[in-house]
Amino acid sequence: MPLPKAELHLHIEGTLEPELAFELAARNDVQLPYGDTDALRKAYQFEDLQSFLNLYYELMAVLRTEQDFADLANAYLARAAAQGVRHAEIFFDPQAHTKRGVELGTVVEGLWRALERSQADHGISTRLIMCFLRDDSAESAMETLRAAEPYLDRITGIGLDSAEVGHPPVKFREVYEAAAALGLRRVAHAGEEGPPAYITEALDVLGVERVDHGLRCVEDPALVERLVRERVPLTLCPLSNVRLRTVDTLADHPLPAMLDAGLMCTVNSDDPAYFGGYAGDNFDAVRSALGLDRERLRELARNSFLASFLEDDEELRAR
Ligand code: ES4
Ligand code: ZN
Repeated sequence: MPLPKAELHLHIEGTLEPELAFELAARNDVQLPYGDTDALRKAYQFEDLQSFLNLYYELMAVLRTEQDFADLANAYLARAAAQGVRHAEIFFDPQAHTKRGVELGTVVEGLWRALERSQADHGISTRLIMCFLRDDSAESAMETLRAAEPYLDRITGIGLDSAEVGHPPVKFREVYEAAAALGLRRVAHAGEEGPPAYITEALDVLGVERVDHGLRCVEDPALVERLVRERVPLTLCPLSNVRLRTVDTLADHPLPAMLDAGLMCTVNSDDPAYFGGYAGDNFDAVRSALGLDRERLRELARNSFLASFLEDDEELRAR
């Protein structure tokens, strides 16, 4: 039995496996510039975050209808359940869809079709987190937030993702203030490729409750001390870091040192269809590459529930 865990850093668009991509392409009459699933899989060689994002956005062309988004989410939930995931806080990128003519309502209603049945069908409780593309404008993010108002009963929080360097958190100050006023929870990617100062800014300017990745905090001892003191959860994604060359090899990943420093780390899958594994695969990989013992793995699993947006009673039921 895999360890029960919560997944807190998961882009639903990043769960699009090649087989489903081709199935949806055929269903929607979309041409993909790859002959077959093997040819597509061969394109999964990334130099950095941007080289991955290029493919990630390109493949989204196959997602067009509510049923496509429901199928995508159901496929993820089934895989996650098999790996011990009991709760999933799922990111989605509305602007990546609205900019190609797919309405926000199509995305949210489609995902919801799967999510509202998730507890019964897969034994997984869920939350939805709407992410803004940080390489798009703050105005576009604000328009997206306004467009999401009819769906806020289904959306727990907001996040910030896509190309990090050159797009500091402060760019989205007003959007995060408006989201807070609407009662939305706040997270943001920071310190994946961007500098430690972006982590500080995400905390101080955006008021985030968790930092997605946050890996580069290790370069700033004063920041590490603060994150420990304030018990700020970090949603680390070890296999993602290897595939996007944020770390050289998994054996070089700072996770053990981060846990030893007292940081509240969690292990997550990010874009599992692209990076070689789901949540359980990430746990297995850090266990074997970094020699984490049973107690450390239990700590990571416990942290995942503590850092989740579940209420206390729901949290106890999930773990
Ligand atoms: C992402 Cl790994 C990563 N980083 C930033 N933005 C993203 N969107 C999807 N995956
Ligand atoms: Zn991510």
